[in-house]
Amino acid sequence: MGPSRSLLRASMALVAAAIAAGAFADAAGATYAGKNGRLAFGFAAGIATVNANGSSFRVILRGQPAEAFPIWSPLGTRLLFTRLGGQTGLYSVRADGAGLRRLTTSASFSFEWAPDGQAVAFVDAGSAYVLDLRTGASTEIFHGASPAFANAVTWAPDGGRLAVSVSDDSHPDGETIIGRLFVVGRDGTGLTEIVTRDTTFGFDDPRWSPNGADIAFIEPGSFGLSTLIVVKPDGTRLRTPGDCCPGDPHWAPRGNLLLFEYLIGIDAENPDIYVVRPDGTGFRPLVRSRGYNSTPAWSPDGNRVAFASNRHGRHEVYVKKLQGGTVRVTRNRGFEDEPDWQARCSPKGTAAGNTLVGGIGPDFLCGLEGDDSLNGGRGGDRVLGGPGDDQLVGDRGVDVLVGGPGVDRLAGGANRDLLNARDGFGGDTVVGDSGDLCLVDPGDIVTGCTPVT
Ligand SMILES: [Ca+2]
Ligand SMILES: [Ca+2]
Ligand SMILES: [Ca+2]
Ligand SMILES: [Ca+2]
Repeated sequence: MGPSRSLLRASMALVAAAIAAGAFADAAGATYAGKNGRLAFGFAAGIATVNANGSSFRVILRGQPAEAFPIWSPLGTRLLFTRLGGQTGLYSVRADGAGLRRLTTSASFSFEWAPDGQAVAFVDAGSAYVLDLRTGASTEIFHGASPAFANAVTWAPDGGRLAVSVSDDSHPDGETIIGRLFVVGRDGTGLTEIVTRDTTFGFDDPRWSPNGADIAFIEPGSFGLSTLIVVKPDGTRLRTPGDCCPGDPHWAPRGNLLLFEYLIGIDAENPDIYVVRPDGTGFRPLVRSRGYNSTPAWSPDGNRVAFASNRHGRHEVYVKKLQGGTVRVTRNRGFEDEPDWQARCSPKGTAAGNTLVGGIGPDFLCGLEGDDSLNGGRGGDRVLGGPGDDQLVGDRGVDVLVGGPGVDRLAGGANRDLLNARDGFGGDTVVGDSGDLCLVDPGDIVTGCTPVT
């Protein structure tokens, strides 16, 4: 999207700083499947959370200095956000507002948790990085230098690769910006350019689909007209669902729909919220009303959408059922925008040993304490062993398995999976295949994939 619209998304206190930083993109914030938890959102230049029915409103950070773009960790325990106007940088904080942790020392307007929540990708001054939260080490995965600078980054759901959108101003006409989309490994190897097109601002808002098969992004064309594009990670197929002018796309947790802001034509001032299937069919309005309806986010169960609107005078958070009515969640407390929805475990174990089996869709299984047996079943599942000696099975789908403390056994099954046996001790068993990312400690036993320690 063009700068004017993206800047309207930012809390007013952040606008000057955002202009200074040349920000166009915004934080990614994939919504992971699970039970619907709390909403986090920008609140009067700070961050607040609330239940989706409006109860239990809580200010997490008061915006001095200013904070923006909070996104929930995939495990729903922490928020990642950017701070401006003093002690600038990326931070994370626990859901209760405690445990503030500074991750970087400069502002970023594109950042996203790794699918296992144990790393963060971000763009800083035109380069893209992966920060390992366990070691604190940053790896540069795209080096920005004139004429080509990164503006946004997104993780593949398997955690092994990322997509980076890049704006290149080397076009001979001096006005056209060459949009370039790259795929790169999390260690910075295998940088591959998959899309190159002439644009007005360069590509923006790349978002990788939950099954790993597609990447959606926004391509601003001539005269400010923009298009929502869906492309395969190897670049073989381009699709263009929708018409002018979509922005801020988000994949449904099941990957069956894309949600986005939509301005009907270049002269429109107030966006509404639309959905479309990734193949370009089923294009329809979800929220269309007076006022400025923006910054949509999926619920983890995929049945609701949170968004910000000024339809009643000030920017407030609302929730719309995919099939049903709209509920106003906040009431005149301040400028509220950029809601993001927390995923909670479902099914969840107890302190004893449990056997949990997921359904055919994406599940978020948590064993908690005890020696658990967890099987995600079909769909892209997230499976957390927790403390205890656990058996974790991903089955079909792009799965994320995290053993936690104890002597665990992780088996990803078919598709590219993220298998994380890092608990500081050897002795875990990881059964992967060639496309999997296997994160382990020295002394863990690994078959079928290349161990990454
Ligand atoms: Ca499942
Ligand atoms: Ca465990
Ligand atoms: Ca799998
Ligand atoms: Ca281990």
